[in-house]
Amino acid sequence: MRKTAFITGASSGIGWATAVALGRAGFQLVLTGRRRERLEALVQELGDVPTHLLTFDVRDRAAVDAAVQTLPAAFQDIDVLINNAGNAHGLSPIQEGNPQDWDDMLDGNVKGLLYVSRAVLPSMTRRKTGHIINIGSIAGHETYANGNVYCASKAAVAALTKGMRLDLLPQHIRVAEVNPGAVETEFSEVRFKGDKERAATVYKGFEPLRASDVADLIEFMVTRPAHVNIAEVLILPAAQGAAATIRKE
Ligand code: NDP
Ligand code: 8X3
Repeated sequence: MRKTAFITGASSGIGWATAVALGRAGFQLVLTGRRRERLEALVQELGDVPTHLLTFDVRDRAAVDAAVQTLPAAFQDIDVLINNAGNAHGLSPIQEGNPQDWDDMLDGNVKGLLYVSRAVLPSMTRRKTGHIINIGSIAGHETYANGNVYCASKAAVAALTKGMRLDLLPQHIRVAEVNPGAVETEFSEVRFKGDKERAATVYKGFEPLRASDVADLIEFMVTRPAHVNIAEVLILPAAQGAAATIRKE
């Protein structure tokens, strides 16, 4: 029988690539995001992998709970949760920061992860099994100039991952964190509010990670035997030495 993986932010980037990797590895998939048409395009790419789509904003607790309640019986026993949905909004010194951007990052990257976990966890605690991968960032482990609130949101993901691991230990639920460096996705386009040119400069002059590089790692982590938890991984492009140190040609 296929295991079920629930992936947030599957409509783009790392989440999309993780859906492809886990579908290939034999999982059936619950795919979530706000852009339904993108999730439908992903279903086309996945071919005959069994999928169920849920469209919600992770910042909306009632919408998260309601969506998870609608899962059909065949998708209710969730084995793997990939808490991936999130973004950076803006890159400004704190005194010029846009409070709406702060809300979007803290509500999405931190509270959204909590809401989804809280809604999905009963299916794991009931069965005393499960595996949660939180997508953090190198930015949660070092703060770079102007990254302030985004870095804080990912530092919260790091702390929550450790807390969840401890709390869920008696429940036989593995909890882990994947911390990527620079991955070329829609991330910078979102950060710079649709400015594609500015976004492209982030990845110029070096070879960034591809979303599929992170997905391959996640696939490896969730296919280890039940006694193994790869608890925390930092994955960088070879040209990156630290959050703000990249060797550019
Ligand atoms: P993308 O912008 O390509 O993808 C972000 C995904 O998150 C989309 O599917 C988007 O779906 C979803 N999402 C964002 N906000 C919400 C929301 N409020 N409600 C529901 N879904 C939401 O970026 P990445 O793939 O790069 O980002 C994925 C994760 O990886 C994020 O947590 C990011 O912080 C992290 N990360 C990224 C790095 C990078 O360099 N790219 C490095 C380190 C970590 P939709 O818009 O359809 O709702
Ligand atoms: C995304 C990587 O360094 O742009 O989390 O913050 S970074």
